[in-house]
Amino acid sequence: MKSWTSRPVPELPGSMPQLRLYDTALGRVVDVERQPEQSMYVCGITPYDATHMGHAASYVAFDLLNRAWRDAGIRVSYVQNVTDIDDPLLERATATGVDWRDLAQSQIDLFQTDMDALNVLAPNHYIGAVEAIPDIVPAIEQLIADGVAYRVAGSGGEPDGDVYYDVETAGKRSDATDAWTLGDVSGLGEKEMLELFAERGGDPARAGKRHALDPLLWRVARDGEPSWPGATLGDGRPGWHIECTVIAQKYLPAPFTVQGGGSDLVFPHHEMGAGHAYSLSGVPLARHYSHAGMVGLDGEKMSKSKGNLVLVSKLRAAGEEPAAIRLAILAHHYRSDWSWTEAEFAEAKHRLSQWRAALDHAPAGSAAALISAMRDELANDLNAPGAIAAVDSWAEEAIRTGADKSAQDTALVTDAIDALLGVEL
Ligand code: 5CA
Ligand code: ZN
Repeated sequence: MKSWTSRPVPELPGSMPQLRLYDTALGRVVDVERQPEQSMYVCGITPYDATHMGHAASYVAFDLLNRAWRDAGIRVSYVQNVTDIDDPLLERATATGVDWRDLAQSQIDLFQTDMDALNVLAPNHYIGAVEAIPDIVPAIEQLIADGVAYRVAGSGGEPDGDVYYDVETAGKRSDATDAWTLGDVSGLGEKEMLELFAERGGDPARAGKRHALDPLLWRVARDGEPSWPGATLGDGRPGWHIECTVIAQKYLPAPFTVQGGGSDLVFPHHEMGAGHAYSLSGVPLARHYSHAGMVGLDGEKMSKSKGNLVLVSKLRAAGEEPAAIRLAILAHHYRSDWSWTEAEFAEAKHRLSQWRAALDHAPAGSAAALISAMRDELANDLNAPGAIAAVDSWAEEAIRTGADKSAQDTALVTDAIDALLGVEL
């Protein structure tokens, strides 16, 4: 699938120090091993509704990582999926009387326009679940052949042949230290897992499964549902976790550096993906798992059912500047849970105008220290609020001195704010 197009990233003198990042699986901040090329997979949208601030914040978070690596002179190989076939998409299409393909396409287009507006660098590969089916089918066949996946007999109106991943058998497969067992990524106990599994697309009560937490790999065709050829699996469509696993394994090295997404993906999605990948390849999927916090509205979880979504496209249509939206997102550390409020958005708009005003008085020789401070903050687990505070101090000082602007420093500061924070002044 075609991605959007990135705007060029300005080059800055010097480079980002050693990057440290919080690793969900390890539960602490780690040094990200330096390599000439880094790789990341960030879970993409399920395109049944427009991009809300929570989605946007998760992509802006990993865009900071992408920019930090680039600033360190590292090439970045970046893959993102789009879950263009899944139950919620089909349900929404049926409810609204729209063809599911048209619904998906319209929301993918809107998402890409939002990402472009927010200056989020595009992935190198943007891959739909549907286009990955020819790669997913043989992977599931392999899991069955290896004894870590099984077919479930039909009952209670369900047809024969849905395929599930056997979490217990898979977890016992190897005694290698980097082998996967259930809980390795999320660190959760079984009770918490069962609750989250039911909430987040799993079917713990499905009759015939070996373990309540076994996730779906292949759903055989049902009347009225789209399906694709599945070779020995029979016609059907893929489960969710195997989709991301197979796409990541096809387009990225094994293991790749960072698996990213919002914190609602820790379990079951990234947990199960880690298992699938290990069962398929014998090496971990990713070196690090990284998760962005959840965004709400005025203290409540942002959700479709509550109808309290803040849509990037709506704000843009109302004439709001994307750079201000991005700055409002970046005012929160990517790992914290936070709420969108009008008051904080107003603050971000004010900040943007202060920064612009300060550029007219950029003191000669002031840029180098600012860039170095911004880099130190960002290298420390992508501390954007710290980097913003550094720019605020610089801006206050510039305005206070009222200096004649140094053209060179104006250009450097403008470039640094764009290259490191993705905010275009
Ligand atoms: N297609 C799957 C991933 S493979 C999916 O979760 N799609 S999504 O459209 O529901 O979410 C896209 C991304 O936005 C995910 O990383 C998800 O964790 C993140 N996200 C969803 N809601 C929020 C929220 N309220 N706050 C922060 N991030 C969110
Ligand atoms: Zn995913």
